[in-house]
Amino acid sequence: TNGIIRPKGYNVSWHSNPDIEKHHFGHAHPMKPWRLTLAKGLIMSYGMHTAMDTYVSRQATREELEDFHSADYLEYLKTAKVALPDDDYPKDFNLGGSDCPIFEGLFNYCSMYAGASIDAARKLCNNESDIAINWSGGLHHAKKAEASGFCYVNDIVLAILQLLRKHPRVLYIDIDVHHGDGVEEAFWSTDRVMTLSIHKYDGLNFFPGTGDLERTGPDSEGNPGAHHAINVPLNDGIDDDQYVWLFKTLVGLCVERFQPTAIVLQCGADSLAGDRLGRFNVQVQGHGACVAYCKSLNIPLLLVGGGGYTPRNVARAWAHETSIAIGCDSTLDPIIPIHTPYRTHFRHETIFPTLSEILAGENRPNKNSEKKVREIVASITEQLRFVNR
Ligand code: TV7
Ligand code: CA
Ligand code: ZN
Repeated sequence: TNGIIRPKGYNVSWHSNPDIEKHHFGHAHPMKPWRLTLAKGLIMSYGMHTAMDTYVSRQATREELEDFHSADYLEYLKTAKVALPDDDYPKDFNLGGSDCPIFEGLFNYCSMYAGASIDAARKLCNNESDIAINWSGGLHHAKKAEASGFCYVNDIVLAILQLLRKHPRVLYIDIDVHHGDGVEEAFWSTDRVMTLSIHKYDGLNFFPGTGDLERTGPDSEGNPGAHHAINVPLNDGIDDDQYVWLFKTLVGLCVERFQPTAIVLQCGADSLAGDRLGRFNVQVQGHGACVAYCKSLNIPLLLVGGGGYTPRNVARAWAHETSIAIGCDSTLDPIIPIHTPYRTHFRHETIFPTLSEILAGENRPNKNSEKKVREIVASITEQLRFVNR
């Protein structure tokens, strides 16, 4: 279909499981696992699955989850009961509030998306894949013993721990509109992982409230993790031109200085224009250009999902990015195939709707000046001078 041809010379692995997609966070909750069903429908209607090694992901074992998470947190996560709305159920480990509700099958959901990221990382470690994809992962806020911001188990940390068994240095890049605080914190004190998160930051309300430019790593002298955390705080409305320029400039500098042997890219789609929770004006093209740039570095690459709260745009972005991974993006017909399941969900029948179609007249001015963007690059350039590999 659509002339999709398996790439010669390199392998892409795709890790997914329909079991993950059927979980519900609750009626009004913005996180909708069925967006993965929508994305998968689009990917498969283009025939992209024929060009990848596809794997049905499995649950991570308790032992694998304990590589990062505490045993008592995991035990609670497994046994926590769904509470009635008016129950004053204990909110231990930040579980059971409105952001991180306890829902039916919660532990199954968490161990499944974690299992997929761990398997994907192992494919990269044993050189069976050059690019490994888990769109159900990317849950960057989860802590060792705490749920946070729709995230319960930190599959990214678990995947990076796998990569570190083989790889001396891992670069983690996070284009979700929120700060990748959980991953940053987990590797705060090591010089083997560099974290780079681009996000909306207002020093006040926007979740999780951390990620200013000065947050660069532990400040105590002689701590190996110093300078290895990179934060790019942005204002509302950043557009493709600025975003992609910033991304390429900063990732280019990090790669040059840190020389990672593996890259993990969290592709949170809430940085897209028109996202229900996001504030940026990034388009599917710009979001995809970040993936294309990482691919062009020819370093083993793990792609994970993350946020994304306007499901049709999440599906567009991750289908487009799957095509970039395979290398068929330039020949892909942007008109969504007629036999795509749930095709009626896509109000504009192209992978690349225009900004005015996405925003439907709702104006979001770009509050990021050229000067501010250049100051960010100058500051991070200076920071990287302290990174010795
Ligand atoms: C990776 N924003 C996760 C991003 C996590 C963001 C938040 C909501 C939200 C939750 C709901 C809901 C919502 C319309 C939006 C301080 C609060 C304010 C809950 C209402 N509608 C990722 C987490 C963030 C839950 N949390 O990076 C049920 O928005 O700002 C907050 C915290 C307290 C809790 N309230 C929001 O993208 C996957 N939550 C509707 C129903
Ligand atoms: Ca981010
Ligand atoms: Zn997010």
